[in-house]
Amino acid sequence: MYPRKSIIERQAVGKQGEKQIIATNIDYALIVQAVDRDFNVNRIERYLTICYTSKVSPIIILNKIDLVTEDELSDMIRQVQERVNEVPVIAVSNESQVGLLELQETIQKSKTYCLLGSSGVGKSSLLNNLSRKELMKAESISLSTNKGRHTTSHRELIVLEKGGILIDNPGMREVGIADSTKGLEITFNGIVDVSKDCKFKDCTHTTEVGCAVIEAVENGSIDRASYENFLKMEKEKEHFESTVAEKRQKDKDFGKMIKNFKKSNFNKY
Ligand SMILES: Nc1nc2c(ncn2[C@@H]2O[C@H](COP(=O)(O)OP(=O)(O)O)[C@@H](O)[C@H]2O)c(=O)[nH]1
Ligand SMILES: [Mg+2]
Ligand SMILES: [Zn+2]
Repeated sequence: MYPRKSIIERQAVGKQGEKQIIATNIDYALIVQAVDRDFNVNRIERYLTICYTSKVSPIIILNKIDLVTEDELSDMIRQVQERVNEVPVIAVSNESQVGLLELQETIQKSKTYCLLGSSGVGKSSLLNNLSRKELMKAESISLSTNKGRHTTSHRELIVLEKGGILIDNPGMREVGIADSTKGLEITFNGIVDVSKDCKFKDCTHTTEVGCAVIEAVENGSIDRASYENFLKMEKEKEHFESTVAEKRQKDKDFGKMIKNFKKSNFNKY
C-alpha cells in the first residue's frame, strides 16, 4: 500500500455526515464536462473545491467539441475563464480526435490522474483513446476503507504510454463538500480577497451592512452566479460540519452508554 498523499472524497450518498473515499494518491484530476447539456460552471467550481480540498491539481477538459460550433466553444471557454483562473482548460473530442494530442502531452510521466465528471461526458471514451494498452480491471485496487459499500462503483485503471496512471471514476451524482474550508478559499479566492474589506469579521455576505462582497457583486466586479454558488457551497459545508459534529456526539453518547452498562453489570455480578 502506498502512503496516502491525497484523498478525493464525497459525502456518502444517503448517509449524513459520512465521507466516502473515491480515490487516493492522485496528483491530477481531469474534470471532464461535455459541451452539450452537461456544461455547467457551477459544477466545475464544485469539482475544483473537491480537488483543492484533496490537494489534487485540477485540469478542466471540455469534451465533445465536435457537437458545437467554434463560436459556441469559445463562448463556453470564456465563461469558464471568467470564473476560474489559473486552471488549464483543454478542449477535446473523442469523435474528431481534436485536442487529444495536447492532452496526451499534458499528461506527465509517472503521475497519477483521475477522471472526474458526470456519467455520459465521455470519460471512458477518453481513457480508451488515451491508451492503446490493455485495460486493466482494477476492482482489486479498491483503495477504499469501506469496500462493502462500493457495489456499484466500477473502477478502471490504466497505465499510459508515458508511464502515467489514469483512473476512471464513476460519475458522482451527489458530490458533497467535506472539510472544504481550504478548497472553497482557493476556488473562490476572488470573493475571499474582497471579503477582507467587509465591515464585520464574521460577515456572512448575505444581508450585512458594509459587506464588501455584496458591493462587489452589485458593481459587477464579482460574478453574481459565482457568488451564489459560493454561498450555496458554504451553506452545504456548514450543514455537513454540523452533521459530523452531531454524529460524533451521538457516537460518544453511545460509547458512554456502553461503558456505563458494562460498569453497572460488572458491579452487579
Ligand atoms: N459526439 C461525441 N460523443 C462522444 C464523445 N466522447 C464520448 N462520446 C459518447 O458519449 C457517450 C458516453 O461516453 P462514455 O465514454 O461512456 O462516458 P462516461 O460515462 O463519462 O464514461 C458514448 O455514447 C460516447 O460514444 C465525443 O467527443 N463526441
Ligand atoms: Mg464510463
Ligand atoms: Zn461580507
